[in-house]
Amino acid sequence: MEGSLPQRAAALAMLRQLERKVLWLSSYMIHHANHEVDRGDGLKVGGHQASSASLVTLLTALYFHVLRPEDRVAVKPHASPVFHAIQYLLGNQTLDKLQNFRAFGGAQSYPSRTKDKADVDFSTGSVGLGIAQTGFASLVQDYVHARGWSPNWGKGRMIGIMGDAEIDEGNVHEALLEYWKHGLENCWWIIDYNRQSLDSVVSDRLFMKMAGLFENLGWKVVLIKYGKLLQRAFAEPGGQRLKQWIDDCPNMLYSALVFQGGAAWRRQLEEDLAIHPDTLAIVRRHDDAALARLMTNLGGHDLQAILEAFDEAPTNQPVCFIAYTIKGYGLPFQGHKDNHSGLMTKAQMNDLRAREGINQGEEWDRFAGLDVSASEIEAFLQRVPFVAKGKRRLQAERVPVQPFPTIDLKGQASTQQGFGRVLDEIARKAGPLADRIVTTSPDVTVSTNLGPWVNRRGLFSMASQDDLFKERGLLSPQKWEMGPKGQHFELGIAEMNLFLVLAALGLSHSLFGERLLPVGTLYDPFVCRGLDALNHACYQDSRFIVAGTPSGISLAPEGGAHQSIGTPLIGMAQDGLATFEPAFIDELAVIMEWAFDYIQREGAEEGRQHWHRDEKGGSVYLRLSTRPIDQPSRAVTRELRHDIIGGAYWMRRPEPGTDLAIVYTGAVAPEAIEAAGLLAEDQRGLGVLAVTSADRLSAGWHAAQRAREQGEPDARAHVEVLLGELPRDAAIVTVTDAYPEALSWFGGVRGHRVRALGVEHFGQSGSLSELYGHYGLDVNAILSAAEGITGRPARYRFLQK
Ligand SMILES: Cc1ncc(C[n+]2csc(CCOP(=O)(O)OP(=O)(O)O)c2C)c(N)n1
Ligand SMILES: [Mg+2]
Repeated sequence: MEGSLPQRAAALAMLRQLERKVLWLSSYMIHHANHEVDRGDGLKVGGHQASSASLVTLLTALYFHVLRPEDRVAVKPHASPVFHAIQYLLGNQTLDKLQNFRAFGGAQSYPSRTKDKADVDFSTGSVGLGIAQTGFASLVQDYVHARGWSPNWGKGRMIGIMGDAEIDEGNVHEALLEYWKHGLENCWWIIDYNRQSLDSVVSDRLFMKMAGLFENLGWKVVLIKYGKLLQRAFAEPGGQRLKQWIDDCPNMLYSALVFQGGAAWRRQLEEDLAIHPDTLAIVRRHDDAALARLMTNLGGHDLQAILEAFDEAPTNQPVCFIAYTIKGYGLPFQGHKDNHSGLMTKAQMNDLRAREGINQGEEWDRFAGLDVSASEIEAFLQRVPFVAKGKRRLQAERVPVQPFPTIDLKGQASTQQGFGRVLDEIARKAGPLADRIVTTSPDVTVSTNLGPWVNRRGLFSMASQDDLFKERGLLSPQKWEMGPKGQHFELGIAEMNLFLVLAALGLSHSLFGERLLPVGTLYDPFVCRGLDALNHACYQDSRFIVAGTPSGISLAPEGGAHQSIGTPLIGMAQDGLATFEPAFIDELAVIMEWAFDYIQREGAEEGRQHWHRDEKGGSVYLRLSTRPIDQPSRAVTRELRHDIIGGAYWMRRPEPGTDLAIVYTGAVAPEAIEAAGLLAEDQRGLGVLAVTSADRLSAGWHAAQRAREQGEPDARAHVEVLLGELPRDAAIVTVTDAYPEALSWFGGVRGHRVRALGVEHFGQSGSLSELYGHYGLDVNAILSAAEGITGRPARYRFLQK
């Protein structure tokens, strides 16, 4: 702590008062939600009282003393009540939200950037993700500052506060490796080492493994193990044996004694230390209450020990604080191994009320029961550095997106190639859009066609490194120059990290006041590997474009392990993510141009006009393919552009008397078009609908239905208008290189009969035609489906190979 001795003592005294207040408010908030509010459904809403209490002291120290406005924090999900109580004391949270903790519209169970109005920097909830995002945010901060941006917002510490069981999440380890590769510096992780998880007490001495792990990867490890009471006791004659006893005490026994209290401590220590009179003398100098206080005086509950540790932390490397705590500290179920979901009874709450000097009716009072005057505390709170700059959620100008040049890829080409070409063109043209794009990929940069972009824009690294191959004149299409001005984050294979990096990049405007336009690529099946991190990124409203490529069975000889089948359904179901699967490069270019704008939008709530979050914006997922197909030669009119973004257009308009339409998306376009050509010989006016985004179509359809139900009878979705052109008794054959249900819902829109073709089984290798034949996506399969559903014999069936 800074300042003169009396100043420090005064500050410490004030923090002690606030610590008590935070414990009370967080406990009462949970109690109120469970006992005082009748929600009519008989359910207790919980609140993780024990898990939350672990962190009262640490969060008090951080928010009221240590943090600066530029620091960004991921708070352990179950410390949400403590976090909200602190924000309430700081004036960042309303009473109404506290009173509605865990209720609809109230303070969230786990701190949420999007749902909480308080100052949440990173959402948490799915353990392991919030914490891992802090390191990547620190790298993004380095990136922003390396370009000389963010002049008015200095570098802060990216801080993660995590439960000790979070270390079991594999993504935490993946992140640690990646940080090491990128030279992470500005990051603190504070482990709430309460040695308990949800089900039980965690393994003894886990901290040694943790410490080794962090040290190996370049972190400074700081143990905050003992509080000042214990430190003083250890300095007394016989004190070292007491320390030894605590160090040797199994977690399970320690936890049980914490729960049982003073008399149990005494019995145990008298027995174990019977032959060490000097140590026993220490024990005997304490009454039961004082003995319990002494034996539970772990570092994580001692303000002075915590502040010392924070003060002394190095600034040139990441720091991991292992803070020893007791789950439920200060509450009646402290230490009990089953306390994770424990709730205090009314009687226990009344005891706490009496202990804290809170009168009836003063429960929500910010200062009731404290030993200092309200004006003194208020004055202290006004000076808290964390709130010195007011609002910490920053904003950045939008980067204008000029119309893209036409991509001239003659003959056959794949959407993946087109994607690479579009980015290459942007890089070549240069300008603000190119300067704000940041790309990233988990070891598939080249094989997803980001190579040309990287050649032009370089890899990001705080240290410069030339391309040795290039220097030596060795031929390679890849020119991989690294340096602080590079615009590509090259990652190891872990897809979780890809989405965590995208999440961090995509919040740069809010965290650092500088707009970035992140573009990530990965093999489409591995979207599932990073899925929870993708969801977490969307949940935080982070903004990015991600391309999954190659996708489906169209990657043919690569085999089953690389075939994605369900990803279009993921794309449809994921809130905050607009999913596209174009077939042609001119469509893709339109989508990408639109996407760079869409990811920057921050408009108000959706309304009638905004069924696709078009005002609000979101992230974009492109499901692409390596299958080269013939490219159409056509003008992309305003109308076509509108339809591509809307999700579909009639490639062949149905005529009034037709009994069939083929609806396709993505790489199977040639089969759909060829089958339609053959069928058209017998069936005039058959329609072919090119779907570029089943996701946007279905979202629009749901929204239009809702709008009609809510009194807007003329509301029509794009898909309704399109299918309105097809006679009601006509049939539809849908074709997609994915699970058939990605398109089969078309039948529900206007009641058309549907035969949905797609991929239902895994895993053959083979040529594309073999696989399309095997899985039933080829022309023949479409002809058979048409015959089956219309009952009209298909002339060319089986003539196809
Ligand atoms: C990914 C994920 N899996 C499971 C859970 C359910 N869960 C919530 S808390 C918890 C245990 C947390 O233990 P720890 O991190 O030690 O926190 P403590 O409650 O002890 O502070 C689990 C398994 C979750 N929130 N996220
Ligand atoms: Mg724990």
